[in-house]
Amino acid sequence: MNTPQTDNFLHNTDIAKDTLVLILAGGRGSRLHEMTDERAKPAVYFGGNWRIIDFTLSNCLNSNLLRIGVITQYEAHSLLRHLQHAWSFLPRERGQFVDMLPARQSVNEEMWYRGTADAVWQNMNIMKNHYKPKYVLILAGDHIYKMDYMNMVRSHIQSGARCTVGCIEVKKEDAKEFGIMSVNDKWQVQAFVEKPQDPPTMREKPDTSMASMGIYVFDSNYLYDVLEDEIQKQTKNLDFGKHIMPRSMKEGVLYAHSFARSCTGHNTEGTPYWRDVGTLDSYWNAHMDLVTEYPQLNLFDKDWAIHGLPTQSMPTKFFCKDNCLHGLDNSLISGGCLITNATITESVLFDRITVADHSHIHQSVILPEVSIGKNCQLQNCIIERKCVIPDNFVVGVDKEHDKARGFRLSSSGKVTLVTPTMLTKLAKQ
Ligand code: ADQ
Ligand code: ADP
Repeated sequence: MNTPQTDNFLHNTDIAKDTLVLILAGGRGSRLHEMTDERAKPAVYFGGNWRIIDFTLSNCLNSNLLRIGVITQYEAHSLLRHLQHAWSFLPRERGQFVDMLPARQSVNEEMWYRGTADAVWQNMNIMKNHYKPKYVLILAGDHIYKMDYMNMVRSHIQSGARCTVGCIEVKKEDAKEFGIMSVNDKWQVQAFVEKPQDPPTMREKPDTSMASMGIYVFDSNYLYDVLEDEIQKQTKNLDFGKHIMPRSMKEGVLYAHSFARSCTGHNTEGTPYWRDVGTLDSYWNAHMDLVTEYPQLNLFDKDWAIHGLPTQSMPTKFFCKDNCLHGLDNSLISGGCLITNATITESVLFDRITVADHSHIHQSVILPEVSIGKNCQLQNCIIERKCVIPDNFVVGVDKEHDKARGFRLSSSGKVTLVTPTMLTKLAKQ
């Protein structure tokens, strides 16, 4: 155990200098199907203006933790381009940066990152010799939430832990997807089990489990020692959830930090907003949340702004011909769109979308540079980037028909995904 430190020793600027943030951004995100065929999940578009990773990076920016390495692997091209365009503005001369840490090319492909902890281990020499941090904050690049990480690092230092894991309450029925833990009254972790079949629940709340958010603060020396040791033992994968958390828990040096103490956006019931948008249903649902009157996630919060690619597109134009037939209701419309006589309700439109006469879009998410023809009807859909929807096209209304035409249905069967490849195949039939 470390000696807990009192507040007198903890200035935010010192914590910022002493902390290296590593964002794990290499996961496949396979439950998003074709949306992650050519881009890693953190690079998937979200909210009309952003990529998923912009939420984690903006949390870093707003928390003043700006020594950041992004660990990439799977289909990193789109992600790297985005990081270059949107996140290369930090002043390196002031010790702030977003560095890219791709899977090392020096080893063969089988030796590329094998698990989350292995990905960090492969960057250990760079950390030791170049960044030399006192604390390492490890984050995932694929969740939507607002959180003050400075609070979490501060609570790590104050508790005297060697590792601190971010935690959130989840319903028991969802808990199989997560690392689940129990804590004592000092928030010291007493038990940790990764993705259990029968998840243990909280003593005072039998329908709720305490889940790991997959984010961790480590004392750097402890992290190096544990990784060096564990890498000898594990022959295949080395994961934080499967291997490192249970070990630190047994050593008595693992503490939990509750998200409720550091989240900066509350939903209407006052519970913290944290979403894994890793399936087509959850991705679509999170967008539908955004077009309600009082969204749980406030994108207009000036005190916790979400930074993304500064767009240089034209303004959006709505154009009515004849008797104005179009209507616009509860929707988010990004820049550079050209919308003529169309009806758009409860939908999110990214940038540079054209919608022609008498088309109707309802409860849909339309990614950038989509072109929608005349008299189309789109409902409960996700339309991938650069789709060209021909005139008179109807999709999302009859799900069986969608499936028969080669579109992808979400597992609930409620949402239809349309990609340019699917449209091309259909046109050839
Ligand atoms: P999972 O959600 O299963 O569990 P995992 O697939 O291990 O998380 O990925 C975590 C993060 O690392 C993601 O951002 C992913 O993109 C990235 N990643 C995965 N493999 C990578 C690799 N080889 N290289 C680089 N980045 C990689 C974890 C924890 C659980 C916790 C949940 C919370 O193990 O305990 O409950 O996160 O979502
Ligand atoms: P972006 O083009 O902004 O990266 P996407 O995430 O839609 O947006 O890109 C998906 C994939 O398409 C990229 O990872 C890349 O492989 C390919 N791609 C897109 N634009 C280009 C380009 N200008 N040059 C080469 N490949 C591209």
